[in-house]
Amino acid sequence: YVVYTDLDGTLLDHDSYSYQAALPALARLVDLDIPVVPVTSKTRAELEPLCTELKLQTPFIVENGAAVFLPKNYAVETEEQQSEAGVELSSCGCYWVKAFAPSMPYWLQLIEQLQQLQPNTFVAMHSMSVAEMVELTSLSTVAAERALTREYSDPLHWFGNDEQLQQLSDYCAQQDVQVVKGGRFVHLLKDTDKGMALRWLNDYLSEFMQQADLESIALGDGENDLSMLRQADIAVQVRSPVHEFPELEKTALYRTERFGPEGWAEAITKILNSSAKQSYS
Ligand code: 2M8
Ligand code: MG
Ligand code: MG
Repeated sequence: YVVYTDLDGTLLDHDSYSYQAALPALARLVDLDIPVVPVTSKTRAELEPLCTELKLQTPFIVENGAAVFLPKNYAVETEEQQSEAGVELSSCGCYWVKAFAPSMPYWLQLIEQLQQLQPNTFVAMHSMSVAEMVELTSLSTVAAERALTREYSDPLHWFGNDEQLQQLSDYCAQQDVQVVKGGRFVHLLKDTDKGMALRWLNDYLSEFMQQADLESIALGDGENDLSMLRQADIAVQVRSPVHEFPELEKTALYRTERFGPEGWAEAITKILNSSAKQSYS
């Protein structure tokens, strides 16, 4: 198995951002050498300290599938090995990076167009102060600064109505931009989504770990998680305290009873117990 997990509202509590309730299940995965890969709307600046705290030395996927970060000591080390595996990665400090999404200049010009199309319906993150971000998210000041350190996306704080959001979506669709809801913000995606990035990384890991059929488990709570839940062998929808389960047609689908990290632990425990039973029967 490889576990691909959303963070906010899934591994982390929607309100407190705590992962406490998931720790025993996470420890079980670590014991079994099952990699846990965060797949999130968050930025690299947010992921680095979190991975250190959770002792995750695994790859992670930032800004809704925008880029995959592979620690150099985890993945293949040399460019020769990479070209043998048929991939091209760029080097960035202690990571190899595979980027799919356009970078900030693209988003800034698109958002300018959107402002003209729909004035007074949203505020984009690039124009928010740290204090405003803290107010909207209840993140700490340091965490809010990290969330504002965006490399590939500019989430919108949306306050227009549904009809206006549909108009925005239609306009974006003409430019091949997808509009999806996260827990608090509206996200704009181009040339990627969480599902695409999961597919790429799972293929890469299958090659690298020399395991042909690496089974994937994906966990998420939001609309922005549906693409990765569709890609995964086993999909888990974690219950949210702020919205219903987003619609998903899938056979191997488990919906948790509990919210956030408690639901995360509930699902992982259930999956591990049932696969242990299978291998002994
Ligand atoms: C944003 O992401 C969440 C994901 O569900 C949202 O849309 O509500 C991102 O900007 C992320 O970087 C940030 O940490 C989070 C804070 O709530 O909001
Ligand atoms: Mg979420
Ligand atoms: Mg998310």
